[in-house]
Amino acid sequence: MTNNDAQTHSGLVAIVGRPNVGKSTLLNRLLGQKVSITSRKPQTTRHRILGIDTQDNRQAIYVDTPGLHQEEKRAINRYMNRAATTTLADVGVVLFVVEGTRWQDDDQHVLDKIQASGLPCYLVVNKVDKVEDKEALMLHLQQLSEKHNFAHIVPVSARKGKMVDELRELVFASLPDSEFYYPEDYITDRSSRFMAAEIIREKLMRFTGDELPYSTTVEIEQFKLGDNGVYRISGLILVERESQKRMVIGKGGKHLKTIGEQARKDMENLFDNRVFLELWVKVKQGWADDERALRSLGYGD
Ligand code: GDP
Ligand code: K
Ligand code: MG
Repeated sequence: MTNNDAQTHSGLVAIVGRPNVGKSTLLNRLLGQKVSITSRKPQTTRHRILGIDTQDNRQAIYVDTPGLHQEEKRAINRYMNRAATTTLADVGVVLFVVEGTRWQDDDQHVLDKIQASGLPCYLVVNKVDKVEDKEALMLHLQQLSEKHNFAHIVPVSARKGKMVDELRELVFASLPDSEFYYPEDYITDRSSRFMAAEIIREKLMRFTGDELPYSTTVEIEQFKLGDNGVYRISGLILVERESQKRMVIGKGGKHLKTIGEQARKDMENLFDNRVFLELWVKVKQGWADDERALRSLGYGD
């Protein structure tokens, strides 16, 4: 930044789309750092997470949201939908993420919500690395641009980092004149405690059977700097049933050990410090159905 270009630009950018299109992967790629957990499973992102991207006099504040989905029977699903829709109230631009050449009913459902908001919308067509027929892709993009009123259409591969820098520049160029909302060195608004819990949850999502995601959560019981300069972190994994507890622990504790090792590595990367991590597993019945239990676990905002 030079002295005659002291005007700063900043604003909120929502990343929305149906589950599993790669919203969190895209956010991490835009930031060049992992702040939002990802997995093959649809309900990975449960909270609204900010990713803060500052370069020179520009600060984009990305809001990663849980995927919008239609089933609202359980309290946790209602919570996640609220987190996704209330986001739209404050933002300046929406990145609407879809996947490859497939346009599904759920995509249309999300687009309807965006259009109702009246916000400028960039269509981000992710996972182009999986599309073999590039001509079909071009045709698909052409049709989308004729049918809808997107400010930009950007085909990307969040996984490979293709066209992500271009997207980042478009976002920077869209930011209104504004003071920075966060200090320049912030990458997220979330605490280290929260990030530690999310990292453990990511490993659980990635390494356990399909039954688990809905009914697992993580509480950080201890997070402190030891005399030896090592972070001492204790995580409590809450499951709904005894059988799930056995599943998480694995034979002779083998499974839990893998989860712990992988989580510790990610924490050391993110916190740039050595970590000593202890994990416990406890059964707490029905927490995902109960609004009050959810609030006590930090799902309140
Ligand atoms: P979200 O639910 O929309 O946040 O999706 P995630 O970011 O959790 O990603 C869902 C799955 O899609 C994960 O297995 C990612 O590795 C995968 N994925 C994300 N982006 C890409 C991409 O550009 N190409 C491919 N092939 N896979 C991707
Ligand atoms: K996911
Ligand atoms: Mg996500």
